[in-house]
Amino acid sequence: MASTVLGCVVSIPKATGGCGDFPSILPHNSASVSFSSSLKPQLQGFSMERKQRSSFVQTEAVRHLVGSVTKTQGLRFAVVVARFNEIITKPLLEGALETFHKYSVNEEDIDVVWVPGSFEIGIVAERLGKSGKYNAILCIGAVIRGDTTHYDAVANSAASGVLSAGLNSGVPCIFGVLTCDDMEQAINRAGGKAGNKGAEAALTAIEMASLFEHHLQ
Ligand code: INI
Repeated sequence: MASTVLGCVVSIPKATGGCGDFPSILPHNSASVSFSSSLKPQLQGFSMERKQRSSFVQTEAVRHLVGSVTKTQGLRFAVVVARFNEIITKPLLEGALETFHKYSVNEEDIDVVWVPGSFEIGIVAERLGKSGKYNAILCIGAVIRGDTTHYDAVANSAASGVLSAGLNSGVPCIFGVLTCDDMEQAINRAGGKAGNKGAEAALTAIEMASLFEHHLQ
């Protein structure tokens, strides 16, 4: 199938229809491609339209690489945990360890490293990533606005520190640092009403570790 728009020919293979193994990651109703208004000026004169609407953009030719949360044998993880707001970071860590256990990650393949606060997480994550010993580094902390006047500084440093650690080491570094307005919100996210974000982050770590180990070598 091909559609011609303002002199540009875009060829799109016919979709196979079934989404198979990737139901949660492929966008639904994504047959037509649209751009946000801020992007439109740069994209003037170029747009794509598919003749036939389809629920999926999966084709026979395109390979989809996705980390598996079941192939965890031999994957090694480090968890960097901030002691600051330990009342929150401990249950986050417990949630993470429970997830690792549930997904059959060997206890011997997990190292937990404690740091004073979320500000210190990045540098340690980077060192651990560069050590070559781990498939992913899970970073856990809790920055609570009510506690500090330098909330933004600590929260932003933690986020950019974890990002840099991943980019500089080439090992996935997962951001399991809560940034909350108050203690109540933090409690809700550390095993309360809103679930346990440490457990969720551990699952992200497993998926990313598997993606790198099994598909991106
Ligand atoms: N560290 C946190 O992990 N969470 C916080 O909410 C926090 N507050 O409120 O200040 C915090 N501060 C300590 C910071 O992470 C460093 O340990 C400290 O600044 C020394 O570098």
